[in-house]
Amino acid sequence: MKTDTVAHSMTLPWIESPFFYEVLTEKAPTEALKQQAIRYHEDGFLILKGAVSHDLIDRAVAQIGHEYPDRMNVPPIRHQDLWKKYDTVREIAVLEPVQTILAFLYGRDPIPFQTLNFKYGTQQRGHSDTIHFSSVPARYMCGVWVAFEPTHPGNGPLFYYPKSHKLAEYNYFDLGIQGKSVEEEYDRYEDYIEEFMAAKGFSKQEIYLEKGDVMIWSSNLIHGGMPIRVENSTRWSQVTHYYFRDCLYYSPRFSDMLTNNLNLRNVIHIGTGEKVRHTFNGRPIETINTGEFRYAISQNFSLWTLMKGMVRKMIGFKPF
Ligand SMILES: O=C(O)CCC(=O)C(=O)O
Ligand SMILES: [Fe+2]
Repeated sequence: MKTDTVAHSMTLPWIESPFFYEVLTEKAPTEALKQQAIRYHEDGFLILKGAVSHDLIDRAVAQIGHEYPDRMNVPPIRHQDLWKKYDTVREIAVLEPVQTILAFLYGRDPIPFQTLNFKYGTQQRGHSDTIHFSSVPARYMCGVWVAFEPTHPGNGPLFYYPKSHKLAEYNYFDLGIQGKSVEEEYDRYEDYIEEFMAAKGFSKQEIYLEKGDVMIWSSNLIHGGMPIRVENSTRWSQVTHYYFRDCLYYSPRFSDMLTNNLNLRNVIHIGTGEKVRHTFNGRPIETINTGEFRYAISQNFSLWTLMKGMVRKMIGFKPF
């Protein structure tokens, strides 16, 4: 196999590469895996039917149940990183069949780094996860969503726009969003996504899953949660967000894209507890704290930037 080609050196997951079909032929997977890879490449997501045992799910719900209110629309809607507290949540975050397929799709070691658990649907508007979690190189991120019970039109099922993952990744800088608060900025981002999907003719699809089914979506697939149409009907579920090895990990919504001052994320590998280093092509990346929780990654930083960052750190400057 010739590996010194553009197809092999592009800093893009091969599953999202313009050379996808060529690389797929080289990889020669089983027919079932091949079909899953094609679906993921073309539509931006795939489903693993019945990948999580009902016994594990029942134990998870029994462990976390008391963390939630009895009625919908009463906070907290979501709990982040319950894996730190409950072994069942951790177990679901690091499922072996999920890790295996992700390692194949991305050609890199998957890193589960965040869990969110829900009792009721999120009713979240459409968004790309890249606004929260991006990477350099881009697109080395995905969502892994597990149905703890069947989803149906009444309990706020997931929705998505097939093929929207093929669009560019848009951040606030691209969209000209500069609001008075992080909330206002995010509202405007959601407005924009809705307008954009309508203008480009993407069609919104609801998806109904069975207990134990897993949906994996690629970083840039536009998705969200439908309104809950049947009052107080539960939608127990867990999403685990994954990164992949050898990247810089950052949040575009808190970064300054103009100056490339990135809001780098503190990535902890849920499976091992490892604090994952930001690297690129195997080389550790030197980061300089410029204050405002942002980091310059250029090695040609100025002394002024460095001093400003140090002063802001010393006085505990917190813009958000
Ligand atoms: O569960 C949902 O309704 C959506 C969750 C979501 O968008 C996410 O965790 O990335
Ligand atoms: Fe999301």
